[in-house]
Order: sequence, then C-alpha cells, then structure tokens
Amino acid sequence: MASRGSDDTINLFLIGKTGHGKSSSGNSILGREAFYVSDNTQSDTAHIQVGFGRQQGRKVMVVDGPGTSETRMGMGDAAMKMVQDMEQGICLCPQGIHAMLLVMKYGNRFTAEELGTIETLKSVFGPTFVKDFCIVLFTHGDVFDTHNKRQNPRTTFEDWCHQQIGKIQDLFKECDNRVVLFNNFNTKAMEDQRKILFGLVDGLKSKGKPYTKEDFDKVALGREQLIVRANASRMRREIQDKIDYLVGRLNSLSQCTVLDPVTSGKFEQLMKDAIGLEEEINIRDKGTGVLQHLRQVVQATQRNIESQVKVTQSMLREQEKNTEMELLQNRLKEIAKRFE
Ligand SMILES: Nc1nc2c(ncn2[C@@H]2O[C@H](COP(=O)(O)OP(=O)(O)O)[C@@H](O)[C@H]2O)c(=O)[nH]1
Ligand SMILES: [Mg+2]
Repeated sequence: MASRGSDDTINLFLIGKTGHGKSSSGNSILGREAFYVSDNTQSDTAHIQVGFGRQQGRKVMVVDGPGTSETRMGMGDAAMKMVQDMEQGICLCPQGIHAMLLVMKYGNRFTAEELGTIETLKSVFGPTFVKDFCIVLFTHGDVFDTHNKRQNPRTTFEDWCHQQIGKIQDLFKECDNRVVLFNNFNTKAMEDQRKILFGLVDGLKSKGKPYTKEDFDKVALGREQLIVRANASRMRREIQDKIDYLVGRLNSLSQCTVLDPVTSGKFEQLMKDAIGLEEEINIRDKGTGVLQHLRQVVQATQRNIESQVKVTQSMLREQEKNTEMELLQNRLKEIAKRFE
C-alpha cells in the first residue's frame, strides 16, 4: 500500500509532446539542470528520468515522462512502448504522483491531434485523470509576453485562458482551470512560477491521496484496449488469413461426394478450428469491437460448414437408398430367373 503524500513533498509527472518543453519545465521546477533539453524537436530522451530537488521548503520529485505523439501512439508497437514507459514512470514514484503536468507550447494550435492525445492518456491513466490530477502547463511564456506587448489593453494570462473557446476551453474546465504559464528562460520569474504551480498542486482535491501504481493497475483494461486498437489492422490481416485457410479447406471438402469416416473427421476438425478461431477473436478483441466484422464472417463460415455437412449427409443417404434399391432389384431379377 502506497503511503499518503505528506504536505512537504510534491511528486510531479511530466507528459506532453516531444519538443514542447517537458524537460525544460522539469529543470525550472527543480531549479537545476536535471534533464537533458534537446534543440531537436524530433528526438527525445530515450529513457524516463526522475529528478529531485528542494524548492520553497518542499521536497520535489519530477518524472520526465515519455513524449506523447498521437500519430506515434496510434501505431501498434509504439503504443505498447508508450504504455510501458508510462508504467515505468509511475513505478519510479512509489509514493504516488500528486499531479500530472500536461505540458503544451504556448502559441501552438490545439488541434484534433492534441485532443486525441488527451483521450489516449485517459485510456492509459483512467477516465478521471484530467479531472483529478491534471495541471496544464504552458511553456514559452516569453512568446506570450511578446504577443501580449502588442495588445492594448494588455491581457493577463488568466484573461487569455478565459478568452479561449472550443475544445481547449473544455479541457480547462475539465481540469478545473488548473493552468499555469512557464517561461523557462526567465530565471527571475522562476520563483513565482513555482509558487503558482505548487499552489495548484496543493489545491487538488486528490492531495493527500496521490495517483499510485494501484490506481494505474485498476485501469489495465483501458490500456489493453488501446493496444488492441493500435494493432487492429495487423490483427485483422492475421485473422483474415486464418479465415481464408478455413474457407479453402471447406471448399475442397465440399467436392467430396461421399461422407466416409475420413471425410467426416475432416469436417469435424474444420468445425473445431472455426469455433477455436471465434474464441481467439473474442480474446484478442478485448471488448473493443475492432474484430466484430471478422467474428461475423467466422460465424457465417461455421454455418456454411454445418450446411455442407448436412448436404453431404443427405447425399450419402440418397446413395445408400439407391444402393439398397439396386440390391433389391437384382434379387428380384434373380428370383424371377429361377421361375422362368
Ligand atoms: N522560447 C522558449 N523556448 C523554450 C521554453 N521551454 C522550452 N523551450 C525550448 O523548447 C525546446 C524543447 O525543449 P525540451 O525541454 O527539450 O522539450 P521536451 O522534448 O518536451 O522535453 C528547446 O529548444 C527548449 O530550449 C520556453 O519557455 N521558451
Ligand atoms: Mg525531453
């Protein structure tokens, strides 16, 4: 059982798209260069890192989490890797995480991709993670200041937040307006920025009950489903190949005109395999429905096998009847000959 967070510790988990300023913000929070800052927006620190510091009389721990990119996370193996990285990040903080900092670059448009990322993160951490643990941290506060110098009258960051509409405003509302602006280059502003951030962390209803590995484990199904969806096209191809193989076997068995024990055994095996494939689909689908159509195809194949067995059986009965008739006629002919 994880211990409850005591008031003098603050454990934070940084999440966000590579290049938006996660590591820089981590350094600003800790007041030292704990994390590598990259000029190249394409590359990211390969490992999840953890940094410690003491600020404003608090023990601060920061996990520099994996870069989130919706296009990358939507791809099979990458989705699996991202989930593993997130788990590693959670495990690095056994006392639990007080707040997840969703790092976004001020000035970047909040697009469908960003929205998709938040939905993905809900699958990873649980549906209430934004509401209960999220703080939106905008970097590039210097860019905000430059934009703002041109405004008349000048708007504060709070005004700017209120002026936002659409999906980003929905996000602000969902996280109860826990939004903070960081200028990672302004050392003079650091103390105030931290103060605002720590105030938001202290204001979290979940304070005293941080997000732990136990919470993470409770939403394992969401992550499994995320991985299934990311692998859907590959899985569909694999299942389709298996269906094609079943149908091929059924077609060649349909050519048989007699249902001898060998053929009958082959039909039985085919049916078993078709039932097995349906079970495999049920397991691999994990309730997502991405294999629903293929499940229906397999069920239709099972019905085809069944009706083919019936056709062959009735053909066999017909054959037996004909042979009996032939035998009878031959006997009658023999008897008739005797009386000639
Ligand atoms: N102008 C400006 N640049 C920033 C700020 N924060 C980060 N950067 C720059 O953004 C780039 C990516 O930062 P980094 O912390 O490595 O991002 P990460 O990939 O999310 O960890 C680097 O070139 C940083 O110097 C900021 O507040 N203002
Ligand atoms: Mg980084």
